[in-house]
Amino acid sequence: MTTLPPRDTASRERKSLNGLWRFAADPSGEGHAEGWWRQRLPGSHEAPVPASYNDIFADAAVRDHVGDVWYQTSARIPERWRGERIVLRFDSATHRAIVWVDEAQVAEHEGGYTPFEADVSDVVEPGTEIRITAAVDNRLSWETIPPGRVMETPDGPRHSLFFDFFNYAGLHRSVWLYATPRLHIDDVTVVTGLEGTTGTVTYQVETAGGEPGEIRAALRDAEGAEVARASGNSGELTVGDVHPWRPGEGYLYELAVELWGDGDVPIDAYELPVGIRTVRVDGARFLINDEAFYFTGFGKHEDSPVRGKGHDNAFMVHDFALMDWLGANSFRTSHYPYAEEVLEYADRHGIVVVDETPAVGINSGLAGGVFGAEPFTTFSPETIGPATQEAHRQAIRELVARDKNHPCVVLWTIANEPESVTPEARAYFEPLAAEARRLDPSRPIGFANVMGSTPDVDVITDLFDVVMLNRYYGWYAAAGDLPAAERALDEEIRAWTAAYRKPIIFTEYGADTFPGLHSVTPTPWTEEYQVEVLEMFHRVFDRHEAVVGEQIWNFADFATAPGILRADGNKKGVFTRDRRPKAAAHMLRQRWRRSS
Ligand code: GCB
Repeated sequence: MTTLPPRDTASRERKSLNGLWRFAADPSGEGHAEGWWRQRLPGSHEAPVPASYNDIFADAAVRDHVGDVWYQTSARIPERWRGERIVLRFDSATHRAIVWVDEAQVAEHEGGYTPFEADVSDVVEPGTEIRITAAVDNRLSWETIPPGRVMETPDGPRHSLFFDFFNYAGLHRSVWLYATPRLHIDDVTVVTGLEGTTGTVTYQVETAGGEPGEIRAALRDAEGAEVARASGNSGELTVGDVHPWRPGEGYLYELAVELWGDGDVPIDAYELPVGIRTVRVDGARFLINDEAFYFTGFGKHEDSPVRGKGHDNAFMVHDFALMDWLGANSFRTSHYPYAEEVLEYADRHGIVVVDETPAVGINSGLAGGVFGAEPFTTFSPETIGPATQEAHRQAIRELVARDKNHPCVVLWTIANEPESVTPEARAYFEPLAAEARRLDPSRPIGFANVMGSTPDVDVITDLFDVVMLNRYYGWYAAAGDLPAAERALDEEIRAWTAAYRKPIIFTEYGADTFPGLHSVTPTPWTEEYQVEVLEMFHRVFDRHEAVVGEQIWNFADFATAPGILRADGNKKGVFTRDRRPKAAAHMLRQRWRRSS
């Protein structure tokens, strides 16, 4: 499984393939039959990488395309890479890709938000130019995560989707060529501990490509001074007078791993940033470094004008700056793993992350009700069944494999708003929760619970460590009637605290808000109403000790499929899509800056 991000080290070199690639949509699906990877792609389109392709061209056919699109570029393999292991890596391709180097198929990957790579050492000749072609398919099915359907219509294929964001697709993240020695460090896993002023870093190194040599591991502090060292494939490093990673202060050590042979320089070297911290649930408290932590922040999306879900450092840094301006300390990667750059940034800046799989839409009630999909039974052999569950298991594996070493990640969430009230739901989730725990015993797990799945009907919460609630009192229920909304919310929290002694994090609450719309009386869609809904929730949260987090839906307005419930997208942002504050932003700044 693809894990360590490519880095330049003493023994490694990476080369970005970002830029403009040749691009062709394939509406009639002829690219495979005609072998488009064998030649220059038809047409004259070029598409930026990274970016979603949907909003780049002023063309509804590309925006709403269902099926394959093709990307192609050329790159030169440096002569100095001769004899090395040469890898082609895609940080993501949404939702599925097949990749060729010249005539040879080198990779195939399912799942739109995690990386994959191919060892291309045997198909490239150092010093020459290669052609890289990727067929990227945006189709979702009962066997994918997220699930979806393609319906044949007189106008061609159309998606029926069960989630509330635009199905952006393409090469959303960076593409790399990189070289490592043949015998190389293949994976590093760290788990950290804290005992008083002493920190520990337990590490495990995997090697590949030959007889494993000797592993040496050295831990350096932020100034570069070595604080501990060990040898062997696994071991524990002890740090006296430790500087922990903590919310608000992203202090990082660096674990320098070296693979030695007989020579007097290491064969391979890799440096991994390490934040030393602990995470634990204790009764109804969520503890980071054994201190009670209260989450403030948002459910977000990777979403911006023109780029769609393409990673963009300017938007990333700006979003973090806006969260800092508000005093937010955390966010959830709703509803899929975000670009790894986002987690690296959060590591360095002490922002807490709730890390989610792309398992959104496992719920026929919502799909039919909100998104207008044809009715279906959620769990059945014909709909969400064993194949979906297997894809879901794989999505959890790839998420943990990629993100396990990030100190910012304190909680895995394995699904958003799944059906959770039927025996089938329990049968589906029991092995998945067990798998998440097996893969990472060091972090708590949860799932975002959908409105209506109250503790009297829910049948899966006992499998998890935290209660994560998405609740829309004052919007989808009791819209415009805040006293009724407040009573219902209060009652529901009482029910949860009576049923479970677990921390409760509100992972969604909010109201669609049209910027510039105002009213002196409680009127849905106005800026004042968004403020009042959020204030109502906060009043109730402050009455309940088990509530340990408030993450508003959403950080910013975002694109969705068209529909009568959406006005040019989802407008529950506290910021507009171009990141201008609504009135609620100023209110939140008062609340969160006061408490931080
Ligand atoms: C939800 C979903 C989220 C939607 C949101 C809404 O419960 O988790 O994806 O966008 O509600 O605004 O309806």
